[in-house]
Amino acid sequence: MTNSDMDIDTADVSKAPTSQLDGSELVVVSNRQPYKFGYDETGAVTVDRPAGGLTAGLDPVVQRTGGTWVAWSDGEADDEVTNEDRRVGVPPDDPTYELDLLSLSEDEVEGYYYGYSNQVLWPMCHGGIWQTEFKERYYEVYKQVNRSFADAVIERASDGSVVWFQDYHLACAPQYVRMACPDAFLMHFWHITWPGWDTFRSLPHREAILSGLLGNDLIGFHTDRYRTNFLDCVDRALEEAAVDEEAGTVRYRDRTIAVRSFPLGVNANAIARTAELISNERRRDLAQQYGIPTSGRVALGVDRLDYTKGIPERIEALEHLWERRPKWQKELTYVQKAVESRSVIPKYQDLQDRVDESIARVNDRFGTNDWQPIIRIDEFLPRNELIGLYRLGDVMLVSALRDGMNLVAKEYVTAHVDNEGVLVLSDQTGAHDELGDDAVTINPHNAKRFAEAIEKALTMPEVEQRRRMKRLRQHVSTYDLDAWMADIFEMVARLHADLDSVVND
Ligand code: ADQ
Repeated sequence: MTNSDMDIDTADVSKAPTSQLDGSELVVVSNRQPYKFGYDETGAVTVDRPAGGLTAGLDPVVQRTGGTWVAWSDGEADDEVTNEDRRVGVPPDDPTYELDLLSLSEDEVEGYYYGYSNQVLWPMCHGGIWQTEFKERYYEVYKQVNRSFADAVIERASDGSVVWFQDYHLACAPQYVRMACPDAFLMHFWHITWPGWDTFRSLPHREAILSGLLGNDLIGFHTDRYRTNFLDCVDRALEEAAVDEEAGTVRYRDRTIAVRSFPLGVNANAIARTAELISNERRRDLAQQYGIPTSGRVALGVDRLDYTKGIPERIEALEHLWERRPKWQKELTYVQKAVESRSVIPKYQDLQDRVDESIARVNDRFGTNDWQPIIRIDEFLPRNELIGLYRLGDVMLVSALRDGMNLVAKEYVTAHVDNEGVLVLSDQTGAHDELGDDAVTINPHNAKRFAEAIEKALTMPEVEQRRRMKRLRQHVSTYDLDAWMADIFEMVARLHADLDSVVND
C-alpha cells in the first residue's frame, strides 16, 4: 500500500488531551471516512490520509483512545482492504483503531447524500428555502441510511461508550442508537448553520429531525446564534420538550440534553510550522507554476464550489473594482483555488457554469497580452502547497453568503507567520463572530461596498495591517483545534459526572 499524500507530516497532528474520556471507548460516526482507499495507475492500493479540517484533527484523537470510526464506504479499494465485516485497522501502517465502513447502494447515495442531506438540509440550514428539493423518497432513504449507521454503532457501542456523531447527514441516527443503548453517552457536532424558526419551520419533517438529534446527551454548534436558534426551534416545534434557554438544556422524554457552542478552530501549530518552512524561493516557484505575477498584489479565494460561498458575488466585486478604479488593473491579480463539489446536483452545475462565465467575462474584459486578472487553480494541491498559496495572498477574500464557521479564514490567518496580509471577511460566516474586529468586514451582496473593502485592505497602512494580523493570529492559535477538542471533552466529563450523580442518588 502506498501513501498518496506524502506531504502530511504525522508528527504535526493535533495533540488534544483525551484524559477526560476516562477510558471510555470512543465511536466516531461521520459521513466521510478518515482514510480513503483507492488504486494508482499500476493497480496498487493507495491511501489518502486526512489532509485538513476536522477529520485530520479527530483521527489522532481516536488513534490515542482506540475505538471505532463508522463512515460511508466510498473508496474504490475498500472491498480489497476490509475484512468480511467491512472493517479495517487504521492507520494502515500501524493500526490503533478500527474503521467500520458502511456500503451504500447507488439509490441510497442518491437519496441520503445527494437528496436529503444536500438538497434539503444543506440549503435549508443556510437559509435557502427556495433551493431545497423536498421529496418524501429522499427523507425515507435518509432515515433508512441513518438506521444503518445506527446499527453499525449499536454493534460496537456499550453503555460505557462515548459516541460522537458529525454533522447534518446523521440527524436521525442518535435517536435510533439511544433506543438500543440507553446509557451510552451520545453527542453530536453540527458543522453548518442552524437557521431561525421561520426558516426551519419550512421543513416537512422538522419534528423528526429535532427528535432524532435529541437522542444525544450533548449537541454542539459553532456559535451562540445557532445554539439559540436550535433551542428556539425545539421550543416551538416539540410540545413535549421543555427548553431552558439560560441553562442551555432541553428536557425531553425524561432526559436532559445539553446544547452548547464550541467554535471550531484549526490545527494552528501544524499550519504555522509548515508556513515557516516555506522559503521565499519556494513561494516564487509556486507563483511561477500557476502564472501568478510576483510584481503586483494578489487577492486569494479558496473554496469548495458551493453556492453558499459567494464566489460569483466576489467576482462581481472585483469586476467593480477593476472597472471603477482602473489603477488596480495589472496591479491586482485574483487567484481562485476552487475544488469541485457535489457536481451531480443541478444547482451545483449551474453554479460552476456561472463561475466559469464570470471568470471568462472578466478576463476577456480586462485581460491583456501579459496580464490575466483572474487565475483559476482547479487541481488538487497538497496541504503544504495550499499553505504556500495562503502565504502568497496579500488579501484573502472570504465572501460566503452563509457559512457555519469557515475554516479557510482561520487557515489563512495562521499561515501568515510574518503578520502580513489582510482578511476580508463576510459577516455571514461563523468565523466573523470571532475575527470580525480585526478583519475588514463585508456584506457579500453589496458589490460596490465589497469593492471598497478590497481597496481598503490593499491600501491599509503596514502598521495597522500587522497589528490586526497579529491579533487575529493570537486568537486563532489560542482557540485552536486542540482547545476546541479539550472544551468538548471537558464538557463530556462534566455531563458524565452529573449523570453518575443522578444514578447514584
Ligand atoms: P466546508 O463548507 O467545506 O465545511 P470550510 O470550513 O471553508 O468549509 O473548509 C473546510 C476545509 O476544506 C478547510 O480545511 C479547507 O482548507 C478545505 N478546503 C476548502 N476549499 C478548498 C480548496 N479549494 N482546496 C483545498 N482545500 C479546500 C463545513 C461548513 C463550514 C465549517 C466546516 C467545519 O460548511 O462552515 O467551517 O464544515 O466545521
